[in-house]
Amino acid sequence: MESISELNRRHGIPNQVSFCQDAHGFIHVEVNNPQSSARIALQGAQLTSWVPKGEEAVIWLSKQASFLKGKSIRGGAPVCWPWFGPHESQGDFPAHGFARTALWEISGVETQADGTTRLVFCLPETSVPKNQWSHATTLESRMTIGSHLEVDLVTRNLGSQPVTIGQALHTYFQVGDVRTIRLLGLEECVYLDKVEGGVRKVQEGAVSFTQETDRIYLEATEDVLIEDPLMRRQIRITKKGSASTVVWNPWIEKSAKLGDLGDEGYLHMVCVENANAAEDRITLAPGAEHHLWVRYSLAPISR
Ligand code: TA6
Repeated sequence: MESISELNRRHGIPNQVSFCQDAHGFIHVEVNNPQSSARIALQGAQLTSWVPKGEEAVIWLSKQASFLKGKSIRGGAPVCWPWFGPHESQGDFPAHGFARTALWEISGVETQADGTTRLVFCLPETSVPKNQWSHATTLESRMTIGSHLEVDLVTRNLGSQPVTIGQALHTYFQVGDVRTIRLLGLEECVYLDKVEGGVRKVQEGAVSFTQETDRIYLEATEDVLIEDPLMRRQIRITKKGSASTVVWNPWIEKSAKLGDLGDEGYLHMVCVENANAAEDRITLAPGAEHHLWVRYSLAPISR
């Protein structure tokens, strides 16, 4: 792994992009441009903070998040790949795949003409556990950081056989109080209710939160709006290349069991994840590539 000084020499941009190492040995990329600031851990290429100028943080990170090498970080925008949820046959393989706890590399940093900062991360072959994944695939995360945030997760199949993947950008959004927000854009979608064993249901009206909520919405291609009256804002989630949207809040008991959301942490977060999960998994032909693309943007709302 390159040293901090080497990373800053090769990829740093004065007063805009720098690399630092925390007390746990984690390397973070810090971005500060005229439109926003952000922080990304090299482990998992995991966005852990995004704060547009003049706004409250949009991405939630648990105050009890543990930064332990090879362990998932609670919050931010974890990359779930090359499967979503538990592995279909190997119970000892990590939930949500190995990409989010693997060490990525940064392969590109640039200031764009519109003042945004573009970062490209890649998952090196040396970080892929061969006993879990023997396919010849590559994975890149291309981020555009500004007053909006874009992430493009690009999977390529370099092998001679088709490869099927599940994936998600498992993003935790900061909200004033999950009990007062509504999600718009999922009306009439069929979803698998994982709290009730995966039973299929149909979404009636907006999504609101009164208990543990863990749903995979299928054929959900419209924008999702997180309407937050307390923070007086709407977070718009636009996506391409993903037909499933996962909505999750652990609520009280699950949150206590997980142990790293902090006291009442669940009240201030909601996961809206753009995914290819369940029946929406993607099969890539030899030589094909797939883009899971999302854009997060903000709009004010009156009370
Ligand atoms: O995306 C929702 C979910 O699959 C939930 O079922 C819950 O397991 C959550 O992800 C968190 O998973 P993690 O492995 O990060 O604790």
